[in-house]
Amino acid sequence: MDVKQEKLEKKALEITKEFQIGETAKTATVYGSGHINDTFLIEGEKRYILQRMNHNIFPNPEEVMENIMGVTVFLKKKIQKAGGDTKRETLTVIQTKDGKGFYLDRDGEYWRMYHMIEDAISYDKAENQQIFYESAVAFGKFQQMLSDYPAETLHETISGFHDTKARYQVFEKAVEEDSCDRAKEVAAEIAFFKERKELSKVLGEMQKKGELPLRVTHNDTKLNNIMIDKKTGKGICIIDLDTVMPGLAVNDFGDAIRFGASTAAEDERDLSKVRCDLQLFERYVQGFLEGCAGKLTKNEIAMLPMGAKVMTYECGMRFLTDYLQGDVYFKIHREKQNLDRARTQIQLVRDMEQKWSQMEQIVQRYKNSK
Ligand code: ADP
Ligand code: GN1
Ligand code: MG
Repeated sequence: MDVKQEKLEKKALEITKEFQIGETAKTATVYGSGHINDTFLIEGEKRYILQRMNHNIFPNPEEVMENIMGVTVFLKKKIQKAGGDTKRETLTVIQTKDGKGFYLDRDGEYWRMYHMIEDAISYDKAENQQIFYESAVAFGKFQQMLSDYPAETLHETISGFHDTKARYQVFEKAVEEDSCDRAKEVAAEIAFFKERKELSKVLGEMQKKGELPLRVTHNDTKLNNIMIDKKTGKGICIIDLDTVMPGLAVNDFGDAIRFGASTAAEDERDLSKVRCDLQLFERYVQGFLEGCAGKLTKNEIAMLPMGAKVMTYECGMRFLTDYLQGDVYFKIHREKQNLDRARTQIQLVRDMEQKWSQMEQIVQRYKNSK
């Protein structure tokens, strides 16, 4: 095994001693396919998730944990009222031995621990339409459950997270600086984002004009950020709460489409395999509107396709920016992985451009569903 990984797993196991789990954990294994944090499956009598938080990306991990504790405690109360299972339907933060939600180690690394959501799967790909539909219902419901959360108490964990216009400026600067001498090789990809600069402004401007409301949103609605119950097939628990902040409903919808309605993996190299599947798109529209229970405004519903296009454009631009900057943000497991990711997003935007009127028609068909 990789020596670095072995060392990290050993450290992770040591760190579990700092948390109130009421037992001595036996093993720690690198786990999951997230791009941001280091995640470990911890096994003892029970199973847990331990994470080393990425504090380069989240400059203030204490604030991230304050948000997560606030949101999960709030959700637990609602789940309890509704007669649900408070241990499975939202994350449970395990406290450290001195009663905190995170552990700061001697090397300045931040760690947190959750109970494992058992008998549930996080999918990297929508294996069938039903899974995707159920994930949409659950993400819509998540947003609704947080609709009366005191938004002003939430910290902005990453500033301007879905400020696409600001993301465009960072991208432009990365192209100009070209710190790794990679711009020449990706001239076509750079041109793609520049030609569509207008896309970076659409949603921000509508929000400024009051045409799209700010809500408490998840902001990272990838299919693998939801646990699907193995028995019922329902979306049981929304995870990865690091970016729960005020945001736009259409972005939550759009980010989910970007990832889950694609016919290929996010880093697929054969672009002929990459398309936006309209059947999956339709199922997500249906599920999301159902989950939001009639609470989305007319404008929000009309802008769902735009949310999908803008989130795909933004994410592609972020991958390309990271490639230009030397792969400093998203984890990579091979060379050029961020470039491959950028290319799939470009392909998806192109495909959405082709299918634009069909995407709008689908949304129109479901707009009156509750
Ligand atoms: P990242 O921010 O790096 O994406 P996540 O919080 O999404 O990290 O965790 C990575 C993966 O670990 C998830 O996709 C999921 O498979 C798994 N995971 C995280 N938390 C839990 C949990 N409480 N129970 C079960 N699996 C979990
Ligand atoms: C990251 O954490 P993860 O892997 O679920 C990223 C998202 C991107 C996504 C692309 C905090 O999500 O914004 O859309 O990768 N999260 C953060 O796959 O930047
Ligand atoms: Mg994740």
